[in-house]
Parts: sequence; structure tokens; C-alpha cells
Amino acid sequence: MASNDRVRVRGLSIYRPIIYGNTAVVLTQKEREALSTPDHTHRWTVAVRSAASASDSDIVGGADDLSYFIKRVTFKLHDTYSNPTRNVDKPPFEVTETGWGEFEIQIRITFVPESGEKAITTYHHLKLHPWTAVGSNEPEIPPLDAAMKMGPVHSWQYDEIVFNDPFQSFLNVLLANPPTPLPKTKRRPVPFHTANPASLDASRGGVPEFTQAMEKEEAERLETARKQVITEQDRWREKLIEKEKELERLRKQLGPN
Ligand code: SLL
Repeated sequence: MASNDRVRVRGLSIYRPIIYGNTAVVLTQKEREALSTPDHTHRWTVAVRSAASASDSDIVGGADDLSYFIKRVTFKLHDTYSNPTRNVDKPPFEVTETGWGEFEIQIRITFVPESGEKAITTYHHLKLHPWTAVGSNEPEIPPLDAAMKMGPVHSWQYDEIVFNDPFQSFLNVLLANPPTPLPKTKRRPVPFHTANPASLDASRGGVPEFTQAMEKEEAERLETARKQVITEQDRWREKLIEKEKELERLRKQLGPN
């Protein structure tokens, strides 16, 4: 072990953008008959990937191999699955299964031992059914044949793994593996969460993509919300001061006692 391996770089934070989530497709009648479990209606893949997508790929995210800092991803599936705890020790960090229902998947990310970092746990709600709202009301689950025409369902969450005070040696590893930057704007004309792919862009199958523009929009939403909170705070503070003054007045009216 080199002498600087266990030295922490104090005050430094470094992050890596990831996405986690799932894609799902409806199985054809033929595919269903070929299964030992013909009640299964969908094939899905749950994954942890780098946030940027490869430019020529229809896969959401995954431009970079994350194994320089991730050692293992554990996906904990619903108990209706055999061996529900699935450990994936090399990329791609994903599990593909068939099934009939949506459920919560626990995702545990273990880092390479050199990082000295504790594992982190997050959750993803496996999404099988497309986002559709009939009329302007409640979303409804469309029938399978209609869902099939809509193409794959995507449900992905962007996140950043932040390493604070990293070990010098681990920092070197991170710096040697810079993440592929997100594209500035969408290269694909697909709105993200309304992913209703076939109807919008049949040629590309409606694959969503994370972009810097989305990051900027999110930052703007946060900034607007922050300002609103401050305005509200000021308003309530003024009210409080007013009420305290009033209280003081009333006390004085009551006289000593
Ligand atoms: C629901 N709470 O009722 C959920 C549970 C479980 C999904 C969904 C496969 C099971 C198997 C499967 O799709 N489980 O292979 O036996 O909707």
C-alpha cells in the first residue's frame, strides 16, 4: 500500500452522476407461451448505469463502465421471485426478468474496497404500465394490446453519488475516470416522463435521455422554490413580530399582576 492511500483529502467533494430505474416491454403471445410462467405479461430490466447515454445507442444511460468505483449492485426483488436477492458483481449492473406486477425494488450499491465508503441503499418502483391519463383525469392502466403499441416503458431516476473527504488513492482513481458529460440538449425528441414512445418517435423507439438542459431546469425550479420559501418566511416573521407587539400592548393594558 502506497503511503498516501489512507490519507483523506479534507474538504474535497467529488461526485459521479448515475441513473437507476427500469425499462419494460409487453411480451407477445408467443413469448408468453414459451415461458414456464405463462401468467407473466412483461419483460423488464432494472439497472444502475452512468447517466450519460452512448451517442449511437438506444439504451438509457450506460455510456461509462462504473466498475472503477462500484463493486457490486444488489437488487432485492419481490418475494414472489426465486432467489429474490440478486448480486451483480460486474457491469452491466442490471437484472432482466419477466413478471406480471409492479413492486418496490431495493437497490444496494457497494463501492470498491479502496474507497473506504459505506454501501448505499435506494429504492425504485418497478414500472410496467405506460403513463396514460384518460381524458385529463386519473392515470389508467391500458389493456395489454394497447400498451404493446405504445412501446417500451421507461422509468429512470437521475442521482449523484457524492464522495466527501475521499482517500487520495481513491480520488486518483476517480480523476482517472471522468464521466462522459451529459449532452447540452436532447438529441432525441422524446419528452421524458410522458414516454409514450411509439406514437412520438417510432424510429428511435422513444428512448429518453438525461441532459444538462434538464439539470438547468431542475436548478431553476429549485431556485424558484427557494425564493418562495424565503418570501413566506419573511411574511410569517413580520406577522409574528406584529403579534408579539400586540401581546405586549395587551399585557400593558392589563397592568401589573
Ligand atoms: C402486486 N404487490 O400485487 C404487487 C406484487 C409481484 C410481482 C407484484 C413474478 C412472480 C413470479 C411477479 O411479477 N411478481 O415469478 O412468481 O401487484
